Amino acid sequence: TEKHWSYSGETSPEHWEEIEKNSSCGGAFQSPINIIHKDADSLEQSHLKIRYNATTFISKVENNGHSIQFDFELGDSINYNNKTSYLKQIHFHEPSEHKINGVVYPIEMHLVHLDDNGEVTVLGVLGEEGEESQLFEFFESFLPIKEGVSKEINQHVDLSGLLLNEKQYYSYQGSLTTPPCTENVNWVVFKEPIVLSEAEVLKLRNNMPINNYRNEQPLNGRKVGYNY
Ligand code: SG4
Ligand code: ZN
Repeated sequence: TEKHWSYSGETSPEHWEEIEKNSSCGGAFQSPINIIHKDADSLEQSHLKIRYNATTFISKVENNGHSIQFDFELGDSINYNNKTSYLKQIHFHEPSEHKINGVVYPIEMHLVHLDDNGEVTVLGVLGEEGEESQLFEFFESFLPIKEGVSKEINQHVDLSGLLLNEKQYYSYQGSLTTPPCTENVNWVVFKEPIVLSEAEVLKLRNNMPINNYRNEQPLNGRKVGYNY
């Protein structure tokens, strides 16, 4: 039987290239990366407009065996470098996949957007421990959820305060951080982490596959930009 990729043992990220035969996991432009500020360039031409609403409709939540994921059907939009993309899903990694100046954060939240041509833009939001987060309280109110199970939510959530337009971010061209590791992702990683409590970090950690992060990938000449 075919081995399915995972985050540990014989099917862990170091083996993805070999076990996922038709994937791009061995490609040269992979994610995640360690973002090193002193090696990044200031981008005057980078524009991100976030149009998240106070009443965003979440259709369901699922545990797909790799992460906990929330799905959006009438997704909020962003405009990134003059292209509009729609929020499709939010999922989580613990600890973070991206590092900033070598620093790993307890959580990374990925907001996956698609434009009309199927191009992917993922907003990466790092999470650090501190005060409680109402948003994480909401997300975690649907946990636990068993592997392979999905639950209807059909409720509204307020994402309007999550990311504000003046936020500082890093951007680069990379890939999905899971097989098939497709190299078609515009990555935007926010510099400032959001804050959630230790209990919220623990609850998320205890309800996802342990350590569901991919190791750091080489830049291979790519440039990382920042918008400030
Ligand atoms: C997580 O496993 C999501 O649950 C996947 O979503 C997602 O794959 C995968 O991460 C890779 O996305 O932002 N980390 S990432 O690069 O979005 C896709 C689904 O399986 C294709 C739907
Ligand atoms: Zn992800």
